[in-house]
Amino acid sequence: MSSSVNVANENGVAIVIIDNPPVNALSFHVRKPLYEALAALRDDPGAKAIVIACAGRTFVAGADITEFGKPVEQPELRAIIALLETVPKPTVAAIHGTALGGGLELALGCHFRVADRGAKLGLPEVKLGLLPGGGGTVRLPRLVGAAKALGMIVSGTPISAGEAKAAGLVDAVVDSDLLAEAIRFAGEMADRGGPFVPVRDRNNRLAETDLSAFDAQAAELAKKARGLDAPRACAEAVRNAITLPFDEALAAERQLFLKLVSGDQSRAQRHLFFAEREAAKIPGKDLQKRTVSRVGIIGAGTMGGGIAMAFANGGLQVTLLETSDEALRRGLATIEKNYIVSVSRGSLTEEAKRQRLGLFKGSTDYTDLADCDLIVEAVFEDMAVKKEVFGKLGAIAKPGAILATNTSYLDVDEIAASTSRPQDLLGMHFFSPANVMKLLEIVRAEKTAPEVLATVTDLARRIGKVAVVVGVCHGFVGNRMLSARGSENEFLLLEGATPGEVDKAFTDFGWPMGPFQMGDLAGLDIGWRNRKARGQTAVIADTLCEQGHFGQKTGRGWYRYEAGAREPVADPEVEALIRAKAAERGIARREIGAEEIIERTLYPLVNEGAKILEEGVAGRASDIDVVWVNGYGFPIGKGGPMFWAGLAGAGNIVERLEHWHRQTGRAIFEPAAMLRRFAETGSWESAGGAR
Ligand code: T1G
Repeated sequence: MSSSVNVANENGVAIVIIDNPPVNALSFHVRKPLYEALAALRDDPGAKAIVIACAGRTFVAGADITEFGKPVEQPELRAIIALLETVPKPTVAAIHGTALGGGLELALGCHFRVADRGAKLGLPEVKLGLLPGGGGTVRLPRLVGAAKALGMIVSGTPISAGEAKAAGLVDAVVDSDLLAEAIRFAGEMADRGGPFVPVRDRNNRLAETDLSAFDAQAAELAKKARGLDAPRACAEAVRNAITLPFDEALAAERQLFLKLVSGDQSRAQRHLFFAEREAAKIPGKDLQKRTVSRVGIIGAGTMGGGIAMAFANGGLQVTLLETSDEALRRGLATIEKNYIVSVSRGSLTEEAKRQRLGLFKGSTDYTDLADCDLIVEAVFEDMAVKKEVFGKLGAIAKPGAILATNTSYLDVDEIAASTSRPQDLLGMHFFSPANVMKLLEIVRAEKTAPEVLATVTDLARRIGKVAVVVGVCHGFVGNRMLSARGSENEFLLLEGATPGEVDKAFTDFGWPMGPFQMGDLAGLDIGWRNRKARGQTAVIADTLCEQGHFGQKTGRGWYRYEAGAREPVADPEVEALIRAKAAERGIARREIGAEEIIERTLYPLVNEGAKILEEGVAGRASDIDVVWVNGYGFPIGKGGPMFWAGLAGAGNIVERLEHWHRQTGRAIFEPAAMLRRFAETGSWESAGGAR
C-alpha cells in the first residue's frame, strides 16, 4: 500500500486508513491507492466488511482545493464513490473531526456512517463558490430529506454528529474508540446479512418532499445570494435530486460543478480561502510563542466591552478595568445584556453564557492587571491619553506581558516610544462590534518583537478572528483605503449623482450597502469629529451634522428613517441641499452612471492598496483582500480589491485613473508605480508586492 492509504484486517473486517496530513484531503496520491484498495477488497473473500477511516485529527476534509484549475488526474472522487456502491458487503465510514465536502461525499458512498460524538459533517463547497461535485447534492437528500439537505448545502454550515444522527445522516454516534466501534458495527452488519442498499437506491425520504415548500425555501435562500452563482446552483442540483432519476441528477450536478469551478467567482473565493491562512503566517521559523491565558482590557466602553467579550468567547480570563465603579458597572452590564440577547436568539446556551461571564473580573485598580499576559487598551482615541495609559502599564505589567493598543489611526511607533518595552508592544485594531466582526488588524510597530507578533497572530485564531499583520501608517490598511474609496463621494453628489444612485452602484456591484447608507448606520458624527480634528471639511456631510442629522440614530442623515425602521428613504431636503451647494460652486450637474461611480471610488481603492504594498505596510496583496472582505464587506465573489483588479483589468484601471487625474487633478487618481507594474506583469508578486 502507499503511505497515504493503508489496509489492515481485524476479524474479517477490512480497515482502510487514509493518512494525508494535515486534513486528509483527497489528493491524487490518496485517490489512486484508495481506489485500488477498495477494488481489491470488494472481491476479497477474506473481507466480510470494509471500514474507511483516517489517521490524524480529522476524517477527510474534502477534495484537495489546490488541485482545482489543474488537469484532473484519474481516478476522480466520483469513480471511487461509484466503485464503493458496487461493493456487496457492508461499507462503513468512521468519522471524526470534520467530514467535509468530498470527505462527506466519500462517506455517503458507504452503506453506513459511524461518527465520534465530537465530529462535524458538512458540505461547505458553496463557500468556495462551488457545489458538492461528488454526488453530495443527490445522495444527501436521500438520507436527510430535501429540505434539510438544501439548508446544509446552500449554507455550507456543518452539523454535529448528534444532529446528523437525528437527521438520518449518521447511523451511530460513539463516545470513545471510534475505530473499534466502527469495526464492531461493520462486523455486526456483515453477520446480520444483507441486502446492503447503497444510498443512491434509497428514495423514500425524497418521496415525501413537498416541492412547492422546497421551492419557497430555495427562493428565500436565493435572496441572500447577492450576485453569487453557487447558492443558486446548489439549490438547482438538490431540486434535480427530487425531480430527476439518480444518474440524470448526478450528470446535471457535474455540469453545474464544471461551470462553477472554472468561473471567476469560485477562483475568487478559493483565493480568499488560502489568503486568510497565508495572512496568519509570520515569516521566521520556530518563533517561541508566549502563553496567554489572562487578558487585561482597559476601557469598558463599546470597543473595550466588545474586545473583552471576544477574548471571553475564546475561553480566556478577562480583567476589565475602568476609571470608576459606575463606568465599570455599566460596561459589565452591557456585556451581560449582550450575552442574554444571544441566549434569547438561540445562538448561545444558558450554560455557555454562565461560563463566559464567569471569566470576567472587573477592577478600577491598575495593579489588578499585574497578572495579565496581554493587556489591550481601548481608551479614548487621543495620543496623550494613550501615552498616559502605557506609561502606567510600564510600571505595572509583568515582564513578558504583551501590551496592545486598539487605536484605529494613531501612530503605534509613537505610542511604543512612550513605554520602556517597545518590543512587547503592538496594535490590535478590532472592528466594531469587536465581539462580532472577524477582522483583526495586528499592527507591527518598528520595534515589535517577532515572537510577540506570532503570539498575537496565533491568539487571534483562538478567539475566532481573521488576523492580518499590517504596518504603521495613518489608518493602517483598511481605514486608509476606506478614505481613498470615499474621497470622491461628495464630488459625485455635487456633480449630479444622488446618495441613492451611488449606493445602488455599490449594491449592484455586490456590496451589502453603499457608502451613504453605511455612513448613516455608523453615525455621520464620527466622520465629522475626525474631520474637525484634522482641519478638514465635507460641505454636505458637515451641513447635515450641523443640522443634527447623524443618520439612523437621529432618524435622518443622508436618508430619512421612519420611526425605528432601518430602511433608508430618499430625503428630498438632502437632495435640495446638494443642489444648493452645487449651485453655490457653479457646478453644472449632470447624469452620472454606475460605471463612473465605480471608477471614481473603487479604482482609487485599488490604487491606495497598491501604494500600501509599495510602502510595505501590507506584506501581500492577498492580505489586503483579507482585510477588505472580512472588515468592510467587499464581495467575496470578487475576491477582494487586489484580486478584483486582475478581473477588472489592471491596464484598464490605470487608463481610467489617468483619465480622472487629467479631469480632476486630484492625487488619488495618480496611478501608483506598483499598480502600473501589476498591469505590465499580471501579478502583484511579480510586480514586487510580496515581502
Ligand atoms: N484542500 C487542500 N488544503 C486544505 C484543505 C483542502 N480541502 N483544507 C485545509 N487545507 C489546508 C489549509 O490550507 C492549511 O494549509 C491546512 O490544510 C490546515 O487548514 C468534490 C469540490 C478542515 C475545518 O472546504 O474548512 O471537497 O496553511 O488552517 O483551522 O464536492 O481547513 O497549513 O499550508 O484551515 O484546523 C471542501 C476546507 C473542499 C474544507 C480545518 N472542503 N478546510 O481547519 O486548519 S471542495 C472544504 C477547512 C470539495 C467536493 C468538493 C479547514 C478545516 P497550511 P486550516 P483548521
